[in-house]
Amino acid sequence: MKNTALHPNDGKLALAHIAVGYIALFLGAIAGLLQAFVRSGTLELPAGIGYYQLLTAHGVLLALVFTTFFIIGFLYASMSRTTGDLTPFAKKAGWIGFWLMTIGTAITTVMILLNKATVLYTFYAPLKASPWFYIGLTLVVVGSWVSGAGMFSQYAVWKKKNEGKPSPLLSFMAVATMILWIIATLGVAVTVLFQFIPWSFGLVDKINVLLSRTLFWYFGHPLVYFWLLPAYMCWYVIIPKIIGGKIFSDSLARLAFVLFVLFSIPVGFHHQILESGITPFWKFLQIVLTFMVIVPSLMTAFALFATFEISGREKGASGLFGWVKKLPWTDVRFFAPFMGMLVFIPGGAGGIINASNQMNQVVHNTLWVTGHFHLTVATTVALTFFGISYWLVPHLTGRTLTPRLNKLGIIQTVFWCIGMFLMSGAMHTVGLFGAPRRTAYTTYGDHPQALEWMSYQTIMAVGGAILFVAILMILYIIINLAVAAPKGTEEFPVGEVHEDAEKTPLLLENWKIWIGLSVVLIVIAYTVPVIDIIENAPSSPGFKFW
Ligand code: HAS
Repeated sequence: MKNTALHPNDGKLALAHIAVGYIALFLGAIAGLLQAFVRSGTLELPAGIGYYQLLTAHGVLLALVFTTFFIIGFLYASMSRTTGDLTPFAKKAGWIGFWLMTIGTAITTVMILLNKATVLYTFYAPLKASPWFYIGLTLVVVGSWVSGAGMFSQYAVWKKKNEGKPSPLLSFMAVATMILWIIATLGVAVTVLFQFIPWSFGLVDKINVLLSRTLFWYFGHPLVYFWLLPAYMCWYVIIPKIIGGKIFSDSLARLAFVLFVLFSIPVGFHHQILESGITPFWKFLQIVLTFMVIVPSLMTAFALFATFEISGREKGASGLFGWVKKLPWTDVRFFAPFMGMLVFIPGGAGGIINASNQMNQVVHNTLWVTGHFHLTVATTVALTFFGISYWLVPHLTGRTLTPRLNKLGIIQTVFWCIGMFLMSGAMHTVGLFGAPRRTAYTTYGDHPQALEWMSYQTIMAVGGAILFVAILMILYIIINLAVAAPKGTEEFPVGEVHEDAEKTPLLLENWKIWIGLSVVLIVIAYTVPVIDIIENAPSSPGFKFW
């Protein structure tokens, strides 16, 4: 494993991805700020801009574009750091993937700005966008596949040179994340290529709505783990080094990632619990599998506590919680991801509530769900990605994280947590009072129930405004780290496994078994209901309500 900076060409590839990711973050955040004010009734949009148009831009740019670009940049950097300089093939694939994704993003964004694709990030049929919106999204997915091929080849070259050895943990995790992503995106590729594109071009009149939604959620749930796993890479491998400790167990970390490959895909029906046309048995089966996919997160929580506690005790901590004091609270590289972990405790608990059949009847399609994903993806994942950026960006640009920027990062994290506490807390609460999600400002003719929601929606707007300030702060820090911070060497921290950990069984790296089992589970969970949907679900013409 290299200890020096990445090869400059590898660094450029990672940096290009991260730069596009942060531009998307900025644009998506502007949409977010405006929509929070519209929804609270404090702002009317000028120039014919629609609330749902903003909501689409916000969801696509943040949930799909920021995440995917940042993740692929980070995974490429991790591969180069732990398996050596990228091979010419891996680099070429990385750049082709990058340009396909960038062109796709540009097409999609233009369509949203032209108000030709106001279909939200889930693009549910029968809402019908311009075909170019779907073509843009296809390019993003195809681009990510090409990048994935580059990473797989890099990994294969390393394995060939190091036969019989387990691959570096960070690269193993990058490969597992891309395997999960590719299996998952097959679902969205099928619905976009065979349903949405022909339908939006007018080649067919109608679309099987239930089939399109089922294929979307086949992709939509593993999508959330595609966001989460790079954060877990940081928690398992990077954080131990930053806190001056060791990785608790290499095998446990690998097993957790394998379990995500197995269980994160055949569970999409938990987003469709209230959807008619799927029989209860198949929903029940997928809910059982959903509870299986909670296990690797519980394992992760266990491993993190163990890492923190062992490291604290090795530094002389005593008592039940003495180790907490030994954590480096003033180091933003630790503090930001740690706050992400902390928030994932209520965030994950909310997910378990969502997945419980009876509870889902209460929360489905309410602002509770919006609150859930602002804790999970928009705090746990986003804060961890910021935490990674604080050292990765200067590592790639040959600069250093100064004490001033570190302090600003801590303040940024605190702002983020306060903003999100207000916004997501209000969303969860008002969701329990029945306030629907995906809805513009309305008092429903001054209905008393709807009037009760208004004060919460104002709190959401206050939280949103604080979050926007935090976005400006992170952008200021990132730009500084990229172009203005003092020249120097910033470490790419990679932890070592604790000497007391068990030896890693090579079985964990037998992808044939894990991919094979994953396919078997998918076939069991989806074949019968999908045949039923193809045969019996009615088709619908398209609608454009905006
Ligand atoms: Fe979710 C809806 C169920 C996790 C994102 N989810 C969504 C949507 C998004 C999303 C975006 O079953 C909305 C989609 C839409 O637009 O309609 N979710 C779950 C479950 C989990 C879960 C069971 N979700 C996530 C993650 C996301 C995410 C992660 C993004 C990154 N979700 C649902 C369901 C719905 C749903 C239903 C549909 C609702 C509906 O009706 O529409 C689980 O994976 C959660 C397991 C997590 C844990 C927490 C482990 C805690 C850890 C931290 C440890 C902390 C430490 C620090 C060590 C069990 C690892 C402490 C240290 C100290 C010193 C104290």
